[in-house]
Amino acid sequence: MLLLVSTLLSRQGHDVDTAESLDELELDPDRLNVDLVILDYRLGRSTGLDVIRLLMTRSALPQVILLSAADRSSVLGAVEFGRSCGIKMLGVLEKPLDANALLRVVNQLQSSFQTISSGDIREAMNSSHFLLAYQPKLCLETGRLTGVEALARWHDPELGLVAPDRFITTAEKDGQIIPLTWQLIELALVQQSRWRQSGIHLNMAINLSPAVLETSDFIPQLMRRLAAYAVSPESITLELTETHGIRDMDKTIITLKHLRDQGFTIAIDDFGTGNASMLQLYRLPFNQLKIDRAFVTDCVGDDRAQSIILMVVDLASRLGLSVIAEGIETLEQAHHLKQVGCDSGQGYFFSRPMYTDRFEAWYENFGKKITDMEGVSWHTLQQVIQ
Ligand code: G
Ligand code: G
Ligand code: MN
Repeated sequence: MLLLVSTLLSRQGHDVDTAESLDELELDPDRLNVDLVILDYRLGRSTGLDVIRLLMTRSALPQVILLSAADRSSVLGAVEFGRSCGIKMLGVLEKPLDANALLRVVNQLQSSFQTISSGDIREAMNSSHFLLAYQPKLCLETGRLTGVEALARWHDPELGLVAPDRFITTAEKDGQIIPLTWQLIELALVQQSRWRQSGIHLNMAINLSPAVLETSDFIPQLMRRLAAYAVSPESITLELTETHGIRDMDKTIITLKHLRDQGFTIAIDDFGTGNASMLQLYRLPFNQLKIDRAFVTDCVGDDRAQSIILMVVDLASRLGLSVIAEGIETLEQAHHLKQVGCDSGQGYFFSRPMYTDRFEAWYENFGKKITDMEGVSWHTLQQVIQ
């Protein structure tokens, strides 16, 4: 097995080191300073679990793939154990080994290490490799579907799926965030007008970096595009991300006021984190506040996260803002947030972000039902979702 895997990966150009036993690694643990460990679960006297224990003593944790012919439950136990120690367990490959499956995992991993260059982004824009995924937002009181957030996705033929946290920062630094955002706004408006033609009326939330708002002709350009697709400002939410990055506060205030007067909903994204603070909330004319996922994740059972949510909801209501919570993953969280007065919610509990086709299927099966149901109960809602 050792020979097979190392030959396979060396031929692909990877640097491969091999060890035949735990003892070998214990003698020289620096050999564990690698990106990826491919670990046979059965190792003579020891098991993969012992190697995971050794890994935990290291400051930099490599990612791990387990190879196994052993009984499934102990191998899955090792995966769980590794995860609970914070090790990224990429999964289990069964023996006999499927070489293609191994290469697929390794190549994906490799592309996730590659940094994204400005040239890559430019090329992806020219080749229309950017797409939008749509994540539903629901009214927590009635369970009604109120809108979607459009989230950027990049599908590259070589790199695979590139997540926004890998390209938004680069695009913000090199200025390409501006043409990229226009491309995404265009996609969102096309989609919204198509949906409207088939009777689906949804508010569309678009993410905006501060730099985009600061371009001189942002408002006329936006209004021109809305007119072209016959979309009204009332059906658009602008989520302002990374508000700490605002360079010209006075100009941004004026722009946001104009937009709000036109009828757009203006939301402060990720509220409560270092990126979005009280000062920005105080100075900028928002009408919606989006509570960061970090507080939502802990809101059941953690008194401190609960206190923060209570305070944020109270603050929002005093300032006349609506509140939306992101990252809701469980019924308990949804229920808790509803109870403390949070208006709407978004998260895996309702649905992951979906591309158009899947969204439309979801809408037929679920979104439409709850939209048709006045004052749906949480019990019904859970039954419809699961
Ligand atoms: O799924 P998710 O990984 O989509 O998004 C990660 C982060 O990337 C989110 O915080 C979101 O605000 C940001 N993001 C997603 N799409 C866009 C976009 O079109 N523009 C900007 N500026 N940020 C985006
Ligand atoms: O822009 P904003 O930070 O609102 O983007 C939402 C981000 O959160 C996206 O990356 C989206 O994929 C992600 N997300 C949405 N719902 C959930 C959820 O329930 N749990 C987790 N962990 N992430 C979520
Ligand atoms: Mn957002």
